Amino acid sequence: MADLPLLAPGVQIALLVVAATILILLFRLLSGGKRGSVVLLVGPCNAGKTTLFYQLKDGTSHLGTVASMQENEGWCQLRNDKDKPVGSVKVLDLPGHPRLRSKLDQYLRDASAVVLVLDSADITPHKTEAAEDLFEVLTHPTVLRRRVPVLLACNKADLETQAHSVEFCRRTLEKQLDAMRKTRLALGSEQGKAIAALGKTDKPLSLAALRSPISAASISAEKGDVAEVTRFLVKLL
Ligand SMILES: Nc1nc2c(ncn2[C@@H]2O[C@H](COP(=O)(O)OP(=O)(O)OP(=O)(O)O)[C@@H](O)[C@H]2O)c(=O)[nH]1
Ligand SMILES: [Mg+2]
Repeated sequence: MADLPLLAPGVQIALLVVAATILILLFRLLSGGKRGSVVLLVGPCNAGKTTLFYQLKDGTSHLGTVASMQENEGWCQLRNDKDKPVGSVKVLDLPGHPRLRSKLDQYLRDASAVVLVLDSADITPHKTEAAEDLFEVLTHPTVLRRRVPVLLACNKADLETQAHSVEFCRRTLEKQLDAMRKTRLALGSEQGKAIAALGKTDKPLSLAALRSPISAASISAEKGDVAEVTRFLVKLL
């Protein structure tokens, strides 16, 4: 049988390129697949999600927003610290009312990032709702696989005497999430596998030790003081 002719250099290069492309695609698939395409604004009623949405989209607070009955979606142009346009992201503002939040699971499948908006002047009465949102986000399979970044946006910082510090808001949520997973485990919840995503249950829950990077910032959506949110979003580009 005749020897196979050696491959021409051009064909060798083409084969190398094909092999490298397959390897890159495999790596991306195993390490979480493609990134999501939308930034979700979630959080309890009245926290300021819609105010933040319009501030990011139009640079104004659209004073007098009412409780949202449906989602708002739009593209937000982002500028860097030198006020230079650097790109845009699609943002989805979800209503806070529990009955209107049923689609969160579906939206999280395509999330590139999540901004959990909190009313820092009113965090304590709303800590259960806020922790429920955070629980759903941090135990979602897509969020876990892609390590979707989460920002705790502690809003209404302009209410100086009433607004709690970022650290207070973060610790309040951390403790509430810890209590929530204990209760759910004790009740023999079917979410056992999901709860495991929140770390070992023999130690207090630590947000810093979870798969998704979680940061926190103090903002005032109404006054347009949202630079920390913009910085968080610019990192996604
Ligand atoms: N003082 C102050 N008030 C704010 C700020 N952001 C929002 N608000 C007010 O808080 C109220 C609720 O704001 P929304 O943006 O509608 O809140 P939401 O989270 O979208 O509420 P739902 O749609 O019901 O989930 C409005 O009266 C806003 O004017 C802020 O940074 N400071
Ligand atoms: Mg709203």
